[in-house]
This record gives sequence, C-alpha cells and structure tokens, in this order.
Amino acid sequence: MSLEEMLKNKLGKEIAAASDAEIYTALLKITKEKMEGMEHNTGNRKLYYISAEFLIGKLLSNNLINLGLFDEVRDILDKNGHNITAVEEVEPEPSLGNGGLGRLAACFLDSIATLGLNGDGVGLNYHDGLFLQKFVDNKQYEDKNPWITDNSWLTRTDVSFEVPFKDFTLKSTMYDIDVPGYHQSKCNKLHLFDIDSVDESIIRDGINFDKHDIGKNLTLFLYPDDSDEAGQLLRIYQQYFMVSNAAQLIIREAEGRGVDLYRLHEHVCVQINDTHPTMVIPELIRILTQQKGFNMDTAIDVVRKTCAYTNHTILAEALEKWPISYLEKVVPQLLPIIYELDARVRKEFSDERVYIIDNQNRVHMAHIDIHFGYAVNGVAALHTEILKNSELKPFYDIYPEKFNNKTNGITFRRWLIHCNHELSEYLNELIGHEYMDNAENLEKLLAYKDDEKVLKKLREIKKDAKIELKKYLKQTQNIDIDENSVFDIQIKRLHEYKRQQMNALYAIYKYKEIKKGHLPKRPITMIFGAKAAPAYTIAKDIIHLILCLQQLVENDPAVSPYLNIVMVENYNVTKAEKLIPACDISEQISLASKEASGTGNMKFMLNGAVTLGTEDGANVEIHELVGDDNIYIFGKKSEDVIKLYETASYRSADIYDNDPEVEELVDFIISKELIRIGDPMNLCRLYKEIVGKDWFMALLDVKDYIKTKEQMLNDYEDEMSWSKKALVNIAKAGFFSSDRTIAEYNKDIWHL
Ligand code: 4GP
Repeated sequence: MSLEEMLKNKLGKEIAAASDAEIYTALLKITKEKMEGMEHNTGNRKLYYISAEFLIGKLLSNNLINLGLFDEVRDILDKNGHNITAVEEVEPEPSLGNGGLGRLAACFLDSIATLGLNGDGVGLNYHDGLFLQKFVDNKQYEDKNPWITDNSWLTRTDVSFEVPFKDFTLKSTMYDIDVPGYHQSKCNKLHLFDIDSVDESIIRDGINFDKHDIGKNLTLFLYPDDSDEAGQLLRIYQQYFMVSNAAQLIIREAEGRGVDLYRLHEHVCVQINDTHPTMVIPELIRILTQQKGFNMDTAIDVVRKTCAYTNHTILAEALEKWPISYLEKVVPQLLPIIYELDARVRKEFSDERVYIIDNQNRVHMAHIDIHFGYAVNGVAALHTEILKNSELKPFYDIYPEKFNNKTNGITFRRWLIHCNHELSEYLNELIGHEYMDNAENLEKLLAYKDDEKVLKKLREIKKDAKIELKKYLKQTQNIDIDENSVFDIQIKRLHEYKRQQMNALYAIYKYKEIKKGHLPKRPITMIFGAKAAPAYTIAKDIIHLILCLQQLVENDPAVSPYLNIVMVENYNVTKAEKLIPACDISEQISLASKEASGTGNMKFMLNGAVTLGTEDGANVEIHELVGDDNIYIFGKKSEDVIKLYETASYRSADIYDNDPEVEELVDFIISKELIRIGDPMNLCRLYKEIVGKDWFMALLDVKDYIKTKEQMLNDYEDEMSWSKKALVNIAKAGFFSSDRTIAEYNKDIWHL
C-alpha cells in the first residue's frame, strides 16, 4: 500500500478534508507502527546510556527523515492542500531536559542508532518536564508543562520493577520511545520509567506541589525546586528510582541473553551522564551481592569494569554532594555499600580530597564515579585538560589512564536537514549528499569559497530563514523584527557564567550610542532565549533586566529603528530550530574555563553563523578549525581566569571605580529610565551583584567584547567577505557531527 493510501486509511477520510491535528495523529501512528516492526540493534556488548535528561524535541519530522519518508510525506501533504510545518505545530514538545547535557543525550541516541550500535537510553518520564516559562511584568513565571497526550510517541510496556525505599516500595512502569537511526533498518529504544500513581492535580499555582507525597509527585517535574530539604530528598528519590530501574533492567536483559553475570562487563556498558545516575554503581553492587551471590570484591570489580562517567561541568554546584543523613532517609540500603567503597578508598589513598565521604558527612557522587568506573571523560579538549590539571587533578594523578576527551557533537539530521531544509538541499546540489553519511565531506564546500554565485545564494538562504523567523515571532509573541537587520543571537540556559548580563551591557552601550546620534550602519536585532532555574535569583534578575531593556528600546522612537531587543518566551528545542538558521552572529561569550563545551556554538556554525566568543569549551576547537579570519575571539584566556580564582584577586569594583565607561554602563541598570519600567528591587540587586561580586567576571571582558562586536558589525557590511566566513564555518562543521563523537566513544570506551 502506498503511503498516501495508508494515510487515507488511518484518517478514514480524504487527506484534504482532514485537520492538521488529525493528520499529525495519523502520521504518528503510521510512523510508530513502522518502527515497532523494526528489529533492535544487536551486538555482544550493550550500552545503557543513563541520563536524568533527554531533551529529544518534537519527533515527527526527525523520525520521518531517519526513516527516509520525509520528502514523500511533505509532497503528499502539499498535494492535498496541507503543509508539514503546520502539522508539526500540533505536536507537543516533550520537555524532558533542561540544557546542553540533555540535548546532547538526545543527539547521542540518534547517532548511536545511526551507527547501528546496540544501545538504549534510560531515564524518567516526567509528566510536566521542565517548567513552561511565561513573561509577566517583565519577569519570568513558571508554569507546568504537560506534554503527554493520548496519542504520543510513548509506548507503555509490561516491564515493571519494584523499587525499594526506606518507608515504602514503588512499582514502576516502563514506557518506550523508538529511536530509529538515519536510513537504518534497525532501531534502538529510549526507556522512560514512571509510576502509575503520579497525580498532576496536586500541582497548584504554577509549579508548586506537596514535595512530601512521593507516590504522587515522583515523576511530575524534572529538577523540582531543591532549595529545601524536602526538595533535595525528592531529587534523591528520583535518582534512585531511575537507577534502580536501570540496574534491574540491565540484569534482567543480561540474564535473558544468557550472560554469565560474572562477565557482565563483557556484555554491558553503562554510561553515567553527569552525576545524577551515580547511584547505579552502589545499586548494581547491592543487587549482585545480595541477590546474585557475589562477594563484595567480585561485585565491585565487575561493576567497575562496566560503568563509565561523563563530566559536563566544572561548576561546583553540579558536582553533587548528598548528605549521608538524606541518603539514610531515602535509600538506607545503599549506605553500607557506600561506606564500604569509601573505606576502600581511604585504605588506599591518604589524600582526603579523593575520599567519597567528606568530613561534613557528605557523599561526593563524582568521586564514586571516578574510583568505581573505568573511564572518565570531559566534553571538549579544553574542558578535559582543565579536569586533568585542576578540577579533578588529584584523581588524574591516581588514574591517568581513565581520563579521556570526547568533544561533543550534534546530529546533522535535526540541526541541518530538519531545521534548515533549504540549506541542506543547496548543499546536496553543490557537493552531493555524501556529507550526510560522513560529515567531513562538508569540506568539499571550500572549493566554492570564492564563488560569488554560491556566496550570494548562501546569503539568500540566510535571508529566507530570517523571514521565516520574523513570521514565527509575529505569530507567537506578536513581535516585529526586520529581516534586513543583523541577527545577533544568544540562546542557552540562563547562568551568570554564560554572561547574558555582559550582552545586556552591550545593549545598554548601543542604546546610549544611538541616543548620542552614533547610528549603526544597519539595524541590529539582539535576540535572547533562556530559562532561569526557579530558585536562581540573580539569573531571574538578568531576565528582568533584558525584558526591561526590550521595553525601553521598543518604546523609544529614536532608538527602535536601529536596535531591537527580543527575549523569546519559553525557549526550547522547537524555538532553537527556528532561531539557529536565521542567525548571523552566534554569541558564545562564557567566562573562559567555565563552559565545558557548548553545543549551540556547533549548531550555529553548521547553519552559517559566525561565532563571537571567548576561548572557552568547544569554541577553542571551532577557532582552530576555521582560523582567525572566520571567528571573532575576545576576552581573557582560561589560564588567566583560573589564576584569578586561585589568587582570589578579581575585584569588579576596581574596574567599575576606575573605568568611567564601564561605570556608565553598569549605572544604567539603576537609571531612572529602567527603574521606571522595572522592579527596583530586582534591578538594584543585580547592580549590587555586578559591582560587589561579579563572580563570573563580566566586567573583566566587557570592553573587549564591545570592541569585538563593533568590529564584527562593521565587517558584516562587506557582504561577500562575510558570506565567505559563513561558508568556511559550514564547511568546517563536519568535525562536530555527533556521529564522530559516538564513533569515538565506541572505539575508546564502549567497545560495543
Ligand atoms: C552542559 C555544559 O554546560 C555545556 O558546556 C556542554 O556542552 C553540555 O553540558 C553537554 O556536554 N552542562 C549541563 C549541566 O547542561 O546541566 O551541567
């Protein structure tokens, strides 16, 4: 039966007569049936990628692309008076992740399946995911973000486990989402565990709920507020629930394959994505010793050869440390094992920095991973060096052989073919489509770097994407932007180290320049998209500042023709897919040494934006690949920043007091213009934070930043030379395909 007939059958009516919602549901069912009929990848060793987040984004188009059906579906819809983009709109975006770590996990699943490797994801089925962001009175408000509908990509399975907590046991249900590889005949799975008793009706005003009622709240939210003890305990409940299910699944599947559990490591590999799944180590040891007759030595040995750990950040807050007393309240059964692991470490090493339990009775989760796993990797070359030479140096000294780098990557299926169809079609035309199977082939594009026709066409494609974004922002937020302006975009989680506040200082600079009559050659559209963690006060103050600036500029007829500031509401994967193809200037301005890698930087580059960045994370590798002419680098280097922290010698007040230009910018935060619009409490708090602390050193780099951005805006006016930079960026992006990253994980760590 042809696809068109299948669709008609599913709909029970003519395609032309069906609504977008009906078409979406019919396509979902057809796609799911196709994937259900596919075999799972096989292999001697199977990977379990355990992660608190899988920021998968909408799935319809990507699944169609991977199954090789996208073009056909698009044509059928066109023929019948429908449009695939409108149908996509119907799909709710699963909100199962927060930022880079979660999106990386999603790209990895795509690449693991694409390389035909035997590997599944394991996580939790959060009903309301990460919160939905709303702007009210120029402030962020959090609301629930339900995404599970009657017809979704989830398939309820009959797999279920008992998960024992101190005071009760919960029975899990496993849901699966199929993960097809690009043009592969086999599939993998994302397993998401849940409990049937979750009760969304306990959520009140925004995202508040009773944190004590675990039977009802366990899988409501990703990263529920943990500013109090109940919130922290809930996170431990979630983490243990995730890994206990994972461990039981691993053992059951291994036994099902006839694996001798004493050789588990030869058949199974567990990738621990950041510290959230760390308890899988003691949990596996517990199961092997208490249920499978292992002695402690052997259990530890087998588990150590099975588990590997990825570090995604050097920020202390992310290296989780749980008080023993909390673990005692939730999972007392793990404590004897954690004590045992700690005792072994203490027996062998005298350096207390590597102990698992510190002198404040806190358990350092990353330390468990490093001692009792076989590999530790960072996510970009610079990041791994920083781990080895400073953050995790005492561990590197002990286990140099465990440390390795795996520079992050992105899937080109979503971040080129799907989000920028026009560009990918043009690339096919120019250099053939081999780059889709081997991304390094993008370099063939370099042959056209002086071809005016090609450079002009790239500029046209960019302009089309800008027009698309313009329509989208009009529709969704009733905001007008000018497609002839330069699009300068910073989209990522809101965090002081990422320095959205420094970009806001640029906006202030530009506003003042325009007021003085120094008009830019071309209007500038500054776009931000970011969610702030609900309890992160300063991050929310930065959002408030940006929204106040947006209002100020919008209402000032002397400025608005030249500068437009836009904060996109509820930034998520779907919005990223619209923003990235339209970008000219990619803002990657973290304080050097703090951004482990970044992956947005890679997506922008692939879509022909030019990076404005510090020598941080993967920017360093982008710089090496494209060369000085095709990237704009500014700011202090990571070694200088690390020294500033070591010597505690940075004082933002010194810069503020001694540099009137900087002072003027910072003072504007509490100017009458802004105080009239905004909330004085938030603005004053932010002002004080920057002058009195500025922990992530925005004032250190702000002048170099402004100067470099001005240079960039200037260079943008030379159309051909700018287009050439865009071309070189696209051509050199092949290295950042997640297929390359996954091939490296497989070769060096997983050996599937
Ligand atoms: C992020 C890092 O901040 C980012 O640099 C990196 O690209 C990404 O992981 C993937 O490795 N970390 C997180 C987090 O998202 O929650 O720590």
